[in-house]
Amino acid sequence: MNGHRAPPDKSKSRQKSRKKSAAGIPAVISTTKHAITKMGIINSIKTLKMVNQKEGFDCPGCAWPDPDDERTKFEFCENGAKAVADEAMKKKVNPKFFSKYSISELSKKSDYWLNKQGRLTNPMFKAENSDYYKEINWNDAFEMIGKQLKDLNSPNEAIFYTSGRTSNEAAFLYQLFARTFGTNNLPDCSNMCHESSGAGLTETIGIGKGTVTLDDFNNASLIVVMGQNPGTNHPRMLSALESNKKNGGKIIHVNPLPEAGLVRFKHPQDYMKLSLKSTKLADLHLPVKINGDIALMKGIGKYLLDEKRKGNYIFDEDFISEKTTNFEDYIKSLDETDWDLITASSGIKKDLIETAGKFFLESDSIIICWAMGLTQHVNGVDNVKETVNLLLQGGHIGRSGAGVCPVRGHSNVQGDRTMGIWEKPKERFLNSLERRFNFKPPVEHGYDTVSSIKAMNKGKIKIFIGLGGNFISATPDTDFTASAIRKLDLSVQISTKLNRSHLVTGKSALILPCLGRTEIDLINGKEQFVTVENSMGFVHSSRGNLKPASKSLKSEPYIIANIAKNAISIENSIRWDNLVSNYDNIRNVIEDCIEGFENFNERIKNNSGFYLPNPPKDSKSFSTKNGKANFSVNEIPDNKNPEGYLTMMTIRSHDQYNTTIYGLDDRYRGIKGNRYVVLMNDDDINELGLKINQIVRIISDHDGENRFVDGFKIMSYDIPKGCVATYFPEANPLVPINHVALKSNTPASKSIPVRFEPLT
Ligand SMILES: Nc1nc2c(c(=O)[nH]1)N[C@H]1C(S)=C(S)[C@@H](COP(=O)(O)OP(=O)(O)OC[C@H]3O[C@@H](n4cnc5c(=O)[nH]c(N)nc54)[C@H](O)[C@@H]3O)O[C@H]1N2
Ligand SMILES: Nc1nc2c(c(=O)[nH]1)N[C@H]1C(S)=C(S)[C@@H](COP(=O)(O)OP(=O)(O)OC[C@H]3O[C@@H](n4cnc5c(=O)[nH]c(N)nc54)[C@H](O)[C@@H]3O)O[C@H]1N2
Ligand SMILES: [Mo]
Repeated sequence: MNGHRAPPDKSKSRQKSRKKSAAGIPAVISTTKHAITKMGIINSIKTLKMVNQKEGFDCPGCAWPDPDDERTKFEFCENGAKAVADEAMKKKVNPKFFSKYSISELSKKSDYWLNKQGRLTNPMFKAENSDYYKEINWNDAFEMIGKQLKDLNSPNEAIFYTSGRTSNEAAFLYQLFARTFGTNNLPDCSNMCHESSGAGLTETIGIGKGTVTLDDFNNASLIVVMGQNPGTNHPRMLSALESNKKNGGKIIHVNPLPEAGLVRFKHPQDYMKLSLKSTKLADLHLPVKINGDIALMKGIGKYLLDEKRKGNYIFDEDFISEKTTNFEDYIKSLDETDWDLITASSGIKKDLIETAGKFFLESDSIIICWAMGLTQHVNGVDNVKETVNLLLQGGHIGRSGAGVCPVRGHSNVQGDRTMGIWEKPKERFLNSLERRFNFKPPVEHGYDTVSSIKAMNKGKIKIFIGLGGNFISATPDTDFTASAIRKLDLSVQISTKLNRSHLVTGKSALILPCLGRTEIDLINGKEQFVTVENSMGFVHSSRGNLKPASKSLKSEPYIIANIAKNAISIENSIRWDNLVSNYDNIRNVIEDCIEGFENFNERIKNNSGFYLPNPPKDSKSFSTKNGKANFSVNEIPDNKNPEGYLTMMTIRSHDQYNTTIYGLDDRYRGIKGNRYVVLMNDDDINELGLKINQIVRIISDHDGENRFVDGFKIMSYDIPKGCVATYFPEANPLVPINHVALKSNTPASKSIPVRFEPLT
């Protein structure tokens, strides 16, 4: 299929029984195996002991926070170690590699194979009509990009994508460059991730971020984990959940799948303890149907309302009357929603919903956490707003042990937004750039990820620059996106590892290899460090300690500054060279432009970091349009399937980091050696006349168009009837470009109606 769809690996697949607990000795073995094979023993020890330490580097694995005070020696998890080993691996993808393999040959390799080849070492250029990348020197690359950017008819013909590993310093420079160049075309991975959280929270509580800290996890009487698989994607969160349990808290897990980490958890990340004891985490698992969450939350709300009328419960009336609006409408909507709809849509029986309601009734401090299971739906924004309703009724915002917790993905995705990576910048932010740098930033909104793809496909975009990430594989509708990218004149990827976005390119293409988190960043003989913001609004430093994978690597800030210097002809007050000669200079201008960064350099060097202001948390104040926290009325979406269709969610395995495939197993789910699988309920397998292990075509019909993928194997799994799961990115060709969340435009990659045709 022209190389933009990942071909499968030739490997024997097996299905074993599901694991009931997460971490434990298998995690230690897996950590050691990945670390030593990729980094060697010495580098493994040297590297892993610096992960998430105050003097070390921020784990590139996820955005889960580190403890504010005491840290253990081993502040990482199995999957963090995999992410670190993957970056610090010894193998190299150098010019010799690129002379050996043509782009067409590389396109036939699987994602797993591509990633395994090692670190990119030199800048490479693919000329128009050539099937090979050839080495290019840095200055020529910068001049080429600069010239082509200058030649555009409008700055809006360029797109500047960001993936969430980028540091605050690089992100700030990148958006500053895009805006001095003249465009707000700054799509990012957040558009596919927590955009629905940002939209829903801004509308209801006036800030697009969570309102809890790690300490709140210790105090909460109830933690609800919805649409999230922390055992795989945020393993260190399990320690926080464990400590909550030790303090007497309760946990509810809302997920179509019984994800291992929430069932039982064996010993925290302190790998030296190797204790064999495991803790049961979730007190209650609600196996909700895909996209049945609004119904479930309304059910809990309705139960609380009934109990209130019986005199068994009280809403937080002072909080509601002083701080919120729309409560009556919310109550009315609960009265108008009948139980039949609630149970049909959620797939959860009334008595189980009441059990969950009882947990709410008995809890005086509640946290609701969520990730992609809530955001990647057509009604993703409403999902988030409904979690806010459930918290506001009991006053669970701005109280110790309570609040909203959208658990972020990439390790600095939240910081990138704070730094202005956004296609819809606020006027206030643009004004501060104007004041500080004396230029008129563009006010017209730019393209987000989905609208970028559409604009590229219409031929409106000539140049794409990706600061990290893997655009072709992460985005929906792979065939459509590939044809969009191929219309570009030039695509530029600033990357650490080889991926499919280096193979699906514009007419000409550049790979600019950069330093990773783990590496020493030396500028003018002086070691630099960068900063990041974690999922809980805490800003701290990150400093690599390894010798860079190649002498030719440059840092992201250096690369951006040099592109900017070559692309911007008008003289303005921005001295790019000076900014990157010492990153303190970048931090000084961040301080001048962004609230909450007062005395940035001083605070980052003298303390372990600092929290950014968070008005709902700090003072129960809400900077929404009306100054109040807003209850909302969210309709229960229709999640029934037409005859012959099931609803598909695309999820992550235990052996991947987004589009980076570390291995072919999904240990906790008992799947070995194959990513081309469909997890299906036994009743559906029978009713559709399919068989376990049968190979099928999966078809997604949308608005009269159909998309399909072949070669997927049916696996029997404990998943609600009507629902199936496949892995991202293999199933991305099935996600229609127009199947997006309302308001946030996030691809609805967790609820795609699909049908099946047997191929064997
Ligand atoms: N090791 C590792 N860590 C990662 C990543 C990785 O790929 N690998 N990715 C990072 C990134 S960028 C992100 S955004 C996060 C992602 O973290 P997660 O959101 O945990 O990742 P997904 O695998 O997409 O899992 C979604 C979960 O939601 C459930 N789900 C799907 N649909 C629904 C629904 O309708 N309702 C409910 N209640 N649940 C549903 C699925 O069963 C699954 O458990 O992880 C980050 N951390
Ligand atoms: N169907 C479906 N699609 C999805 C999702 C889903 O659940 N289902 N999830 C969505 C989500 S939540 C997200 S966040 C996106 C992820 O989208 P992206 O962020 O675009 O993708 P990644 O796979 O994280 O990017 C991996 C690449 O980043 C580069 N890289 C790694 N570290 C660095 C670094 O330090 N610097 C630089 N410059 N480059 C680096 C490497 O070359 C690597 O190959 O995918 C989205 N797509
Ligand atoms: Mo994400």
